[in-house]
Amino acid sequence: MSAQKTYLERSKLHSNPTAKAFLELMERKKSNLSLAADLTSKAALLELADKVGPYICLLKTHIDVVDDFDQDLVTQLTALAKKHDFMIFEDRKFADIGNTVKLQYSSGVYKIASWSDITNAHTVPGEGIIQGLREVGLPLNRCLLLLAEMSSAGTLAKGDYTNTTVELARKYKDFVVGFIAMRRYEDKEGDDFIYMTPGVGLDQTSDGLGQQWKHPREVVYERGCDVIIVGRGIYGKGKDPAHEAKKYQEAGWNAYLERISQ
Ligand code: 5BU
Repeated sequence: MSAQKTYLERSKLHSNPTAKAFLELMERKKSNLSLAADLTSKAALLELADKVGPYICLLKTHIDVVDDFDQDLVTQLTALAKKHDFMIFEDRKFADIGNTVKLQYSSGVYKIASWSDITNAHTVPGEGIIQGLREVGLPLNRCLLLLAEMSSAGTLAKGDYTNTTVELARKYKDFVVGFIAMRRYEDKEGDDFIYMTPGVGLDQTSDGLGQQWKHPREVVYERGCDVIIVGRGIYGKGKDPAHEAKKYQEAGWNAYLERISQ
């Protein structure tokens, strides 16, 4: 079972260079924490990324919510990724036909493929969305996560939809390296997917808008997921982001150590 292997052992099972490097990074930095940095100002986003950088393996962005986005933001984020040794994941949730997502991924204001190591997509349109993104991303050594499930109440991503999404991932393993998921799925021969889970919090359980927060130990140890994605639990009102990030890093890493020692 891949859940019992270390991140480092699993890095050797991947052909995608970014997935490989990401798993190595997690082990080196002793972090399975991703910061969901949903801030709307460039300066605030950069300040937060710099403060929390030492504790995370992955910075998750929603680049289209930044009011004063410019190319320099990307340059500076990339520099911070280098300084603190983390990767970048634009949570774009592509959802269109192959030809359109190719354009959305490569072009426009954000040119996501040029700077984001990892991005993600819904499987609603069918296989073509993966083929389109792969044409752009693979030559740049990028990788993709599929949204197999979501953290929000009443999500329609479940049952057959989730199962078919997993089958699609198996078909495009060179580019699809994992899932946004709420639990680890049963492995088939040769599987090693990276499971990233949003909706993680140490104290609150809900935000009144459908988000459902689970404890890091439940996510990593009980549900077998690999990366905890935390936003407001770290930068929420009145919080000290570096202090909170350290707590989440420890909670996530201890749950991982507990899991692999089983
Ligand atoms: P929060 O502040 O920890 O609730 O932020 C969660 C982040 O994860 C936020 O950026 C969401 O867009 C993102 N997210 C999510 O919450 N649930 C999902 O199923 C997916 C992404 Br996919």
